[in-house]
Amino acid sequence: MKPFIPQLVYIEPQALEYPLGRELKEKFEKMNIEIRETTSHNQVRNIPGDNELQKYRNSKSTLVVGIRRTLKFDTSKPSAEYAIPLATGCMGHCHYCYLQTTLGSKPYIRTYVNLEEIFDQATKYMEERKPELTRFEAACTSDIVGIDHLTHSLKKTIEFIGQTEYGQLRFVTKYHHVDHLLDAKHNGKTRFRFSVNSRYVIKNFEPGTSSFDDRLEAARKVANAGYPLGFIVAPIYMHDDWREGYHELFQRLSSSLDGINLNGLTFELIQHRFTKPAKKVIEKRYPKTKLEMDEEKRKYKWGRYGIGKYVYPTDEAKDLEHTIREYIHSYFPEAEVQYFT
Ligand code: 0TT
Ligand code: SF4
Repeated sequence: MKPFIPQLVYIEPQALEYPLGRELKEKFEKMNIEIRETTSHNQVRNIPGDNELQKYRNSKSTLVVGIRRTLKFDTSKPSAEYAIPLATGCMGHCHYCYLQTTLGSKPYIRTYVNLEEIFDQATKYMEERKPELTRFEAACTSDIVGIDHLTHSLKKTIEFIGQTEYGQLRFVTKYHHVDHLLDAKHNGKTRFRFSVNSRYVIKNFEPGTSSFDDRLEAARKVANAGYPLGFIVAPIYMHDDWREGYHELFQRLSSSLDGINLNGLTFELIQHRFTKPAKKVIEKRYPKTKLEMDEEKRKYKWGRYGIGKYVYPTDEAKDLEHTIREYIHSYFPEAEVQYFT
């Protein structure tokens, strides 16, 4: 997997009022990438493509350089108190990805250049909560690591949080392009997590992302750079032979991390879920997917915004949770499982 390079870049004129906006413009000009001006991201209309599917695919390699206007941060339970908005969208093609519905008709990638304003807002939230710590999740609406080699806005955020007394940062990724983050002054306040899964899930549902081995090599680098390390196992999915599949995952994880300092290692466990609208979108965009989304086999769980999701029935969910907790306990007895959801 090569580092992401956009095919097409849109720049909002206001973005050029910020140093990062100007820097990115220059950078993409030098890279000979087509740049278009747009008054606001809502005007990003003419994404090339003869049909919806092509437009969708092209959107995923389009980058919009803009400013974040809403500075109210979303909450981000269970992983953090707040979602810190640095970017939205992702170049990956994971079939189950919730961004397909949460980003609606705007699946292109947007990066925000008004970092100072975003950091000021984060400071306000930390002030309100102190002396309690405030955790910020940077990977709610994108795979931020996967685009950061272009923007370095995550790197700046890591260093910003590193200087705070009451802040913590976390994000999760399926990409291995971490080299520029290794010398960031994180001060131990950023938890760097990698998304991992069984061979079956990665092979069938995660096109356009880094391989398991590449993710693990990146995890070793990050741990050696002193970052607190974590893994998110998501989505946990009941494929044929899932017990063996997930057992093998932990075997491979533990042999790959042999000799690495795993003090403070964490795991987060998220079972597969889908909403009715998501199912429709997924069937259109990935018509050959093997992803099972049969409402009859699931339990309906009421959710935020009145739109419920389908999760595994209670007994199956318990089986998943216990089985995986058991594997973690036997391969990583010191690790903390932060939640199963
Ligand atoms: O598969 C998606 C599910 O995973 C969502 O229910 C959120 C959850 N999730 C994702 C999680 O439990 N832990 C994480 O670290 C996430 C990667 C980040 C996250 C996203 C979160 O912790 N809490 C959230 O509320 N989200 C938001 O969920 C972002 C997006 O707007 C929304 C999608 O349901
Ligand atoms: Fe979605 Fe993450 Fe896959 Fe990107 S890498 S498509 S954000 S699940």
